[in-house]
Amino acid sequence: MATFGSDPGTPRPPPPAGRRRNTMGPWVREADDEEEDPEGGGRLRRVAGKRGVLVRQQRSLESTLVGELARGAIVELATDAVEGAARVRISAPLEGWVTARLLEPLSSPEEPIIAPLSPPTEVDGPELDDGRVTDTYIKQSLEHLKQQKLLKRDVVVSILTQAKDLLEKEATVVDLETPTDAPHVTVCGDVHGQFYDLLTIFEANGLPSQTNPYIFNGDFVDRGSFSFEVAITLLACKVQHPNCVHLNRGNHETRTMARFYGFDGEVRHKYDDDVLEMFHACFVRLPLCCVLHKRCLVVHGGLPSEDQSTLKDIRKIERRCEPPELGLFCDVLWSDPQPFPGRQPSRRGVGLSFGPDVTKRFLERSDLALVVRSHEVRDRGYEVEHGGLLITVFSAPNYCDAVGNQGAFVHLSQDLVPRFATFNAAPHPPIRPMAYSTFAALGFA
Ligand SMILES: [Mn+2]
Repeated sequence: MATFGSDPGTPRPPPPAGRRRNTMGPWVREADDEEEDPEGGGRLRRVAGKRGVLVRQQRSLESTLVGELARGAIVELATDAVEGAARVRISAPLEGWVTARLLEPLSSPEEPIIAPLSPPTEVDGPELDDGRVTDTYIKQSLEHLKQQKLLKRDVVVSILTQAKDLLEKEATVVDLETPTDAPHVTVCGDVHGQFYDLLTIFEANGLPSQTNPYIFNGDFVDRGSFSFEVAITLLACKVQHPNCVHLNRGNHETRTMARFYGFDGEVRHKYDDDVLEMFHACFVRLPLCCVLHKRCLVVHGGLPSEDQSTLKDIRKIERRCEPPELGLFCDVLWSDPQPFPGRQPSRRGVGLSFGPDVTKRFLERSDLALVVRSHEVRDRGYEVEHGGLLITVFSAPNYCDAVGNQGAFVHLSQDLVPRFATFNAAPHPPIRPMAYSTFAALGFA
């Protein structure tokens, strides 16, 4: 597989003794501290906290990696005994670590993985009103997308162009008050391409409007195979109600993650590279956080890796780029809370995990009262953590069609007392998660 830089010229060693399907233990080795990627991919580095790589095999030598990987891994993966073995080098930054196993193929080749699409010339759909996103357009587009129909390309381009211009003007940290005629702000966590669950949120909680403001707290795309539908809908809502729809960047609204976890492939499948570039132009301009009522920080991942970093420092992040591997920008997109005090390296291999004491000190130093974050699945879709100083909210029920969790969203009003609503997964068309990914997935950390 070209993405992995597999080398067909390398002699294939026979599969090691005992390595047979479904009987695999971990069989990943790491780079020896550092070595040069012979394919020109730069230095491969060791990373702390590694746990392995989940791999599975397809019918050919196009073996497929799934799950959570971290940068610098070198993975040797065998295909079945008939096909021999293939060596695959991972030289791209990915996310976290899991144990390595070789699994049976998910689907037979006869089973369609990706639904056929109408050719673009047949694409019909709702029109904007002289370029404006209206209630009528939003309602028609939701119905249209629900039926697995694509939107007209010029409509998509218009929405993305307008969204980019709006997001360009936003601050890195957006300060918000609940509008006077709105009872609360709704905060949603990760949607991860689960468009049919986004529809559940809108049915239960209403469409965004002046009296029904929303914050979507990152990770709109990837994993779920309706990421285009989610992203274009949220950006259209932003264009319609720029002051009442707020979109924070997640760690998946980045080029590297979207390339590996499905969004890039999906947009290329449904449209083309130019449309994909326009999405990335929007993503790179997304704010990193909102501060609600001057007291509540809404951020995708978590808190800084150093105590001296406060909200003031987050405001100064130059965000219009891909996040680096280390530092404040990376921390806010990637970090996770832990139940015990202190900080330690994240099990993801990126960002950190931080304890209740860290949250308390950060809130005091930043003159804040509450952190609302997303980024991690929770059984009921939400969890109140760190003695009530931090909330996790996650809005992708039955995450990846596999986890069995509920989704949740939370209402926050002036008193900042969280009021949660939970919901179950909606049925969706038979396109499995990560159907468009280079890694055609079946598992995850
Ligand atoms: Mn995330």
